[in-house]
Amino acid sequence: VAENGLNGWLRYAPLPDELRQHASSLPSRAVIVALNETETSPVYVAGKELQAGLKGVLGYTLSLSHNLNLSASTNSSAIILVGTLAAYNLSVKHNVSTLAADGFWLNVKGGQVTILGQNERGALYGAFEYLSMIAQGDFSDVDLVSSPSAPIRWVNEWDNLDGTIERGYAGASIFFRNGAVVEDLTRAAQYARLLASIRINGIVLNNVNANATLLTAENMDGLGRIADAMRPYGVQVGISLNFASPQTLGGLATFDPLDPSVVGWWTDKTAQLYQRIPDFAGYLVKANSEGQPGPLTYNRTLADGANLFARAVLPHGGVVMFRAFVYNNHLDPSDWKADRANAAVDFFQHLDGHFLDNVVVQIKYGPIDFQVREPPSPLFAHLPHTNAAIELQISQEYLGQQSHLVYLAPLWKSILDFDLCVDGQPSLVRSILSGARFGRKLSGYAGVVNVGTNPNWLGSHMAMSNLFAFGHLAWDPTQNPQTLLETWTRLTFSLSPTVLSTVTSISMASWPAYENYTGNLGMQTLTDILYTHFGPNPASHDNNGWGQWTRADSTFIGMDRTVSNGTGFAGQYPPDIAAQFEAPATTPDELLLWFHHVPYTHRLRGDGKTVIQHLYDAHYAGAQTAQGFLAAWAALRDDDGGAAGAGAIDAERFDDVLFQLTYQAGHALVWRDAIAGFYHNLSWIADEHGRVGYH
Ligand code: GCW
Repeated sequence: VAENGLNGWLRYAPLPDELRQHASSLPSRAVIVALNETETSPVYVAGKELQAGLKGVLGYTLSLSHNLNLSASTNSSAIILVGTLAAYNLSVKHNVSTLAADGFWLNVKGGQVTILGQNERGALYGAFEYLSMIAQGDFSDVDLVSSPSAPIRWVNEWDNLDGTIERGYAGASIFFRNGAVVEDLTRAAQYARLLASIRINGIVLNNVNANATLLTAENMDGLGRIADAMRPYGVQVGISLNFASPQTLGGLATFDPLDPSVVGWWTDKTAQLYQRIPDFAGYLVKANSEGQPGPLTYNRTLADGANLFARAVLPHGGVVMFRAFVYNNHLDPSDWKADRANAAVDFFQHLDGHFLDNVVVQIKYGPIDFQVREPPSPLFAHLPHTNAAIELQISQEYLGQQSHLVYLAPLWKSILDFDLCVDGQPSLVRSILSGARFGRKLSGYAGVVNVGTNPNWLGSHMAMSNLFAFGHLAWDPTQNPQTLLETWTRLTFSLSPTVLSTVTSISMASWPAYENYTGNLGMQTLTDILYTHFGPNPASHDNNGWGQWTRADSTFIGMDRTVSNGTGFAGQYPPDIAAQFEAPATTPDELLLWFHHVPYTHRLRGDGKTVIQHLYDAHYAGAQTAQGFLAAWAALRDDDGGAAGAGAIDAERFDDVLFQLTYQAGHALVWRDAIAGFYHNLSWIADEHGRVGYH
């Protein structure tokens, strides 16, 4: 049964009988033809996957051939063909010629299924798309041409070489142990399979707080073994670098990015890596951030630092993801104008145009750090001559660490669909990330995932919807979060309508609920930020150098980020947006305290309540909603899934989720009481409904 967790949404569960009937258009004697006979090629893997999927879903045992002519001679009436456009030698028909790299064409006409990729990876994506259809009982004819929104669709793992994972909540690393790459890479290959099915094409294996010893000869060979395990799924590997490696590992006197010995050291290391891994994806760099070394140490610019690596990988076709998460973590809290939120634009704006073409600046979605609600990072508006990627976090660092159900796609959409109005022109964040808005070729998405050895990858079955949604949104950010969730639910749990409506309704309610019982109105999540990043600790936000301040006192709450009287952060947005955030009257309520320092008695635009009463009510409402998750899930116990047979969800996963939702229901009450009580004790303003404080 653990297989159910391991396979995630790729279970290929048998279809209920009444849906199987629709499969009649697909003869049980169909032949699969995969136009590549090299076992490690994605097209070959696609053939195998189609074979396994059709076996699981329909019980068919189909033969797999690698030669179109050969299969025609078997006289089969139906062929499921998968390959690249080039291998099929398609005389350009249709609009298939418009496919971008990694794109695919899926054509289903009766028993004939044709899946052609622009490249091998695209063919595999097309096969997974077809399998997703039939696993949901959809046997309709389709003619689908699909290309990615952006070329960079990567995941980042924060795995340390000792096997621990920074902000990982699902056990030890599947890649590293005791300073080296593990021997058994079965899980790495299984992970690559999941990633390919959501069209992720790259993975950075190790923590951005990187250890230089990853670059020893032995470890580079270990990286090669990981790359070999993931390559059949079209997933290219990359690594995070420690900027000081030439000194700490190489024994040089310096790590100055402009020093010829340093340049030579990186050039050599990079060549060695590419010798072992010819399709190595590239580097991710966290420099001059939270104590990490970087170019600023030598008075060089961040662009000098990024370009050092860009030159090293350029001849090999690699890219450099350079993180914009650079800020001073020793800010002076008594300085009213100090603001960590200003840092990304302050550090990077003037560098626009100074990065080489194979550098991508990787920007966290908000200006602080993966909070439950943030406005989009204004840096997205300031790099018209630089490649940009957004960094999202699937690993729920501040969002309940996978022991709370929080479906994140709606949060991400609030950022991706935000119009930054650069130069007064429509400038959705997602059209900046696709490269369209500023005419950039290289751009995209990075998701911090942090899977571990836990058999369900993330430590929570429900959390896997976030990984699923991330991959699909990176491919096509116009997709609807609820539709993605419904697909995921059918594939992961069951086709039962009751399961579908339950999982959908609790997941869609989960982000608003979490926001309500943690930090609402844009005051950040209010988790403990000094140690665990888990559980309520509003006091930990203020009076320290981290700059995640709320500025709450007995009368006022919120950061004044206005230009007129505050930190000026609002002014980092293009004028239309800046004007909107400058005044409380035009700032959306959910971001009020992000931008404004107001009395607790300030009235909200939306419901006309005071800030403090809204805070009390939201905390009670959010915790109440979380009680409902548990009740709704528990009610599924008796659902037999219609024709799916008794018990729509296996007992193991059902009980796991039940346990987790029970925890969440309890912890939501802890959150409610801690936060409502904290602000009551600060403000001494009574709750109109008499629920909070002493009676
Ligand atoms: O929020 C902080 C996290 C760190 C993380 C850092 C970053 C990997 O608490 O654990 O370090 O962000 O993103 O670099």
